[in-house]
Amino acid sequence: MSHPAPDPLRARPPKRPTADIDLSAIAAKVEAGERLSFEDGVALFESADLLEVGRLADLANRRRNGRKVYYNVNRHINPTNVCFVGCELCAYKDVPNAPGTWAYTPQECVEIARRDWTPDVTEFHVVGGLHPQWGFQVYVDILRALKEAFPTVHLKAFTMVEIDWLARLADKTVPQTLEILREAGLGSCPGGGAEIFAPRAREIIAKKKMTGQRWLDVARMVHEAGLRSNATILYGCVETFEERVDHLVKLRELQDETGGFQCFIPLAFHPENTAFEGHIPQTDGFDDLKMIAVSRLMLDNFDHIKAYWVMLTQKIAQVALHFGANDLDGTVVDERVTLAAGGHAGKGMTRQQIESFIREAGRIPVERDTLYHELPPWEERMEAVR
Ligand code: V47
Repeated sequence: MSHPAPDPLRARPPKRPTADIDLSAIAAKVEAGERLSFEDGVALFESADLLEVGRLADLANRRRNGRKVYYNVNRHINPTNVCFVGCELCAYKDVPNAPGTWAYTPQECVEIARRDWTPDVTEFHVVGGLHPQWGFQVYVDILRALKEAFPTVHLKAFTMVEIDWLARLADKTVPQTLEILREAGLGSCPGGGAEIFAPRAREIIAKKKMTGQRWLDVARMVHEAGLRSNATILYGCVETFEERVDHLVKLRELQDETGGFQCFIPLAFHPENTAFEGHIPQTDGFDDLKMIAVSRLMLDNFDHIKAYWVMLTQKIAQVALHFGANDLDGTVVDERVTLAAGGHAGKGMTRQQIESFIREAGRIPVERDTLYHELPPWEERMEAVR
């Protein structure tokens, strides 16, 4: 997609350097299990004392999750990378049939799922663009075809952006649309598309996308329909510390209302092939660990914070297990959103790699399903099938 070059001065307010800040009052609150305020969140981002912020986040995480770190055996399926919305932050393309684009039929999605198939896969993570030529039925048929071919695999599919668009395509309400999708096999929803809720930053990185308020409203309807979903933030682009904290507080408020979020995933911005390439560098390790830690501390009503190794790199994701993260997503296999935007973390990890990576960090690997039920060891499950 050809993006007009953004004005970097308008896009990114000068980054405030971190400073020596007295965190003792915040530490006392964390130790007492008290909720942190907006101002506390900003102070944590402003603090140069990464290790103290990490210590507090580790305390909050271990109180909730002990030494367990969750992962699952999953596969990402991106039915299309054509998306007419054309968000500045994204490396997807907005013109159908342009070089480098794909748009798979439901049957092709099944064939992709069969590639690299192993019987221990428990989840397909299905997200894609809003293809201007696809009707509602294409999305329903993708779910149905996958469910028919793999009845035991959980379908975590479609972000709030896609759900909202599908309702418009179907000319139905969001609850009615969710009922149809659920009947076709939808099991839960991933957390993408949230980006950053604050209107100033959202206008720069995703001008034509649904508003932050609409993302939250659709998530509320998903939860009211009895489905669980995840939440994300896209950080390291043009947002201020205050805008990050605003995002976290809004999610915390909605979680107080519905309890429907399962986990929170900070997504590190990747600038390659986006409107910001050459203007905004990739996030650094300090910011990545700080984002994980502050998320753990502010989101006191979320059970899980995911260190998504595909975007963080495996090395930072492993260290993040001591900065408040207790989940690593999964084996992933074929991720394309980050790959398109210059991610080089690798295409997939095996169960053995993930487990030894967690053990090396002094934590206990636990395989889960999408809804965070702990699974018995794989060998036992295989025995039961035989
Ligand atoms: O929706 C797009 C974001 C999301 C870029 O729910 C970008 O379990 C960084 O949501 N740089 C897709 N981020 C990934 C996602 C996700 C991943 C893993 C687990 C789960 C879950 C969700 O990535 C998109 C968008 O918000 N994104 N472009 C970019 N250039």
